[in-house]
Amino acid sequence: MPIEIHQTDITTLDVDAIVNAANESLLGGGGVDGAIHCAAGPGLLDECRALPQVRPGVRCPTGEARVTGGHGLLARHVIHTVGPIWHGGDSDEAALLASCYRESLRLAMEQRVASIAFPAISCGIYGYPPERAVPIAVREVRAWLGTHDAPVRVVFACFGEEMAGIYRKVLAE
Ligand code: AR6
Repeated sequence: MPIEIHQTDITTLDVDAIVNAANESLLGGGGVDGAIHCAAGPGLLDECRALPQVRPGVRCPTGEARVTGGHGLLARHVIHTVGPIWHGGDSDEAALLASCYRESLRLAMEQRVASIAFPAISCGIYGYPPERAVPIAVREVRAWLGTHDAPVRVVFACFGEEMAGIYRKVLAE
């Protein structure tokens, strides 16, 4: 089964790529972003800073993704994506969140990764309700796996039992 649920700190995973739930600056932050930069070491921030800005202060617009090396992580690559901030559901949040998963998987394919781990993008500081975000994550990953022959192992890295339970429930549907 190519989709796995792990209740774990994503920075500890031995996969080819981990996805970072970043902000548009790509210069670090709290949550999983802070944990990834902390575990990867300062080389990751240096590499992010060197990425081109698409407009002042923005290296990755919401819904897009960028790739860097993994530096001090076990993962060879970090795929930084910027999820939407939850504003109640009428601000294109679902489409932007779906785009994060698709764009991350597209970059993973370009890097020929055989395994990739996602956090619950937007479900922390950005306030996206997990019961709405997780079905989007699962739908996009399943759709992608269904249309690509590459045998990619996809891990959903969950912080906490409650989040893992939501993924298990959605995957069982
Ligand atoms: N491993 C796995 N999951 C984690 C980890 C970890 N080490 N740490 C947190 N989570 P968040 P967002 C979970 O807030 O909502 C940053 O400041 C967390 O419990 O990290 O997309 C960025 O710079 C939650 O379920 O990301 C942005 O400014 C999920 O990861 C902003 O936060 C996502 O929570 C992005 O907010």
